[in-house]
Amino acid sequence: MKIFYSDLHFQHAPAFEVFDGGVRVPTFEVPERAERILAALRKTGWAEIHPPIDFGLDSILAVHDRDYVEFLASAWTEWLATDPEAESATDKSALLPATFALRGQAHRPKSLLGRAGYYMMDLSAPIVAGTYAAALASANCALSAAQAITHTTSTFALCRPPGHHAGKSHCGGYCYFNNAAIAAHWLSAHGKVTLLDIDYHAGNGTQDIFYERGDVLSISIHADPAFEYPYYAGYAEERGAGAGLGFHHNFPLPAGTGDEEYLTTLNAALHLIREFQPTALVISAGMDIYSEDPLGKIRITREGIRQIGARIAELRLPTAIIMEGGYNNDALGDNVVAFLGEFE
Ligand code: SP5
Ligand code: ZN
Repeated sequence: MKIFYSDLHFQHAPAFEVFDGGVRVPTFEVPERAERILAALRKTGWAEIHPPIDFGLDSILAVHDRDYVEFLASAWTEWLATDPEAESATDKSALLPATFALRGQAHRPKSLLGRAGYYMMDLSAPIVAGTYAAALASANCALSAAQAITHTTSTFALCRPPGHHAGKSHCGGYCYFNNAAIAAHWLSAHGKVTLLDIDYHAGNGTQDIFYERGDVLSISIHADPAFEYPYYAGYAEERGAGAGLGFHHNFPLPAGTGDEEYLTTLNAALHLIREFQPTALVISAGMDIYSEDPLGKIRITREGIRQIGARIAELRLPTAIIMEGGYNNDALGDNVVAFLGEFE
């Protein structure tokens, strides 16, 4: 299997994120995640690791608003240039705002911190020196995987940072560019596409991007946002709008969901995919569904992860598998291999 991976991810390594109650904690989304996955893949004998192709900004601008991309591109340099006294920020190790634009408030401010609060949905996507370079490389891994499945069956993009919480014009939840959505949009030029998101968290960014499109069927299976991040999207009644009405599906699950209930839900999602008859499939593959994940509250075993892979592979569609979350570093590599192995 072709795997797309770039060392540039190491340049994105924020020291912290902010948890509920405003407490800074060491971030869970660390470079070691990709190292562990790569090490496990190298042991398999079937993983061919390739650097990504550079697709340029147009493939990203097809999904994300230009002003948002420009913000990500220049934010770090601007942050270093701000007068610390004027901005009352003494720690410049990462750019994070302390204010957020509510409900699409129309005015887009010129100031850096004003824009940061405008383009960020939370305090878990800090911008550091290498964030933009790493996010670009991550998107290029996804695009390379998309291009590869036009002539092979399944590929894996070892994306870091992940992407599915990034919307048209916002970052959040460790995500900056929506790698899977960028890949799905690229593939949509060749026919109907399905994006199936199995990350533990609802794919709110993907929902935002494809909500009004009928040519990309987007489906997310996740912890119920009634109790879990991202809270504001991922509900079953959200089914798309306009031309996209009926082409978005959310499957919220209760805390404690195990393999059997998960696989029953997956079958419902797979039924929708078969009816839609896409020419290509993109998977947002988050391994935070794993029973021992430090951020997750559902209980999928490694055997469950393997079966999820097996059932998706049974669709026999060209499939670009895009890495999303998964924070149990000791198990992450083996979980990814268990999943991918079913597509080999
Ligand atoms: C890509 C991805 O999986 N992003 C997830 C971002 C989740 N951020 C919110 C984390 C909230 C953690 N709540 C505290 C649980 C500690 N046990
Ligand atoms: Zn997640």
